[in-house]
Amino acid sequence: MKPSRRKFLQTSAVLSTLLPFTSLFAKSKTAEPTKPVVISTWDFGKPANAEAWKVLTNKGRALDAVEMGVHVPEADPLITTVGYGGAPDRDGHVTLDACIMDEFANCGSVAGLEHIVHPISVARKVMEKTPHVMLIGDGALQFALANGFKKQNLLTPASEKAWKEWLKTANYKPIVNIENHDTIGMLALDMNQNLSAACTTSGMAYKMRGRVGDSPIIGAGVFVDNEIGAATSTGVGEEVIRICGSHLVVELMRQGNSPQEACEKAVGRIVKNQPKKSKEMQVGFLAINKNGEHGAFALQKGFTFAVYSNSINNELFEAKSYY
Ligand code: SD4
Repeated sequence: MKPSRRKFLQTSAVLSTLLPFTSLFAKSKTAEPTKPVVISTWDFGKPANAEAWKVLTNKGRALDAVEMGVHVPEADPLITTVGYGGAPDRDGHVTLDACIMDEFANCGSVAGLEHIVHPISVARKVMEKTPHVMLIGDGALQFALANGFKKQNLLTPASEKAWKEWLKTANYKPIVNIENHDTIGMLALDMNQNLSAACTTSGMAYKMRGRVGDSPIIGAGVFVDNEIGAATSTGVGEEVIRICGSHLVVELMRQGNSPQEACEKAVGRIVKNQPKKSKEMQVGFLAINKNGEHGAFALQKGFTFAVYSNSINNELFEAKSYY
């Protein structure tokens, strides 16, 4: 019997939707996946990776690995861009942003959270215990306290001193590559070949009260699609939000770009939006695909990242840059 024209059209439509996945699968079949692997932003990515690696090599979930990994800089008072010891806003409040996403597209986020050392774990609780994705400010704090998190002062004497110094001029000018740490974004692929991502920060130093950056925004600060890959960002969050940065990187990988090409194209998009401003600010992207291949690219030199896998022993690299 001759197949009807309608049936033919239906079959072609199905085939054409399947095609990109089929070709991706064909590609991935040739390469043996690197797993587990964990990759994270900046110099402080190294100690964070080491913690995540323990979870991954114990056959733990990528989700647990990224949460445990970013706890390290969150708790370190000497790191002035994440968690405890983070630089305050211009009114002297330390307000934290964080988000987390797993292989099932579950995600949770907090923004403008005060007094809690581990915002990433509050974000995970938002993901697991609420019908929502994002809680902010007082509501996020109330939720954290109700879930057993302890309230504490996050403004260290050193950060307070630096803020008071800043108040003398009160000139808001984000510093590129501040002491080689900034936001921590972490991506992991576990032994079961599942991906997760986490991102946590105190945001831009001396930001306006209430300012939210890219880091707690799913699709900007992190994005995970377990069929394709995961991405995270660091730097001037406003520019990342404008291009839905991490989502863009993952979608570029879906279109067949390598993680490296995807990061480069996303940075190129920022340059296209802001040809002048982009010369004086930093934005960096990290990406990993389902095979454990990674990529990194930034606007400016100096964006470092750490990689831990079976073949790379938690080494630091400097990303290539547009300028
Ligand atoms: C933000 N991307 O809040 C974050 C933090 C950061 O330099 O990277 N600060 O925009």
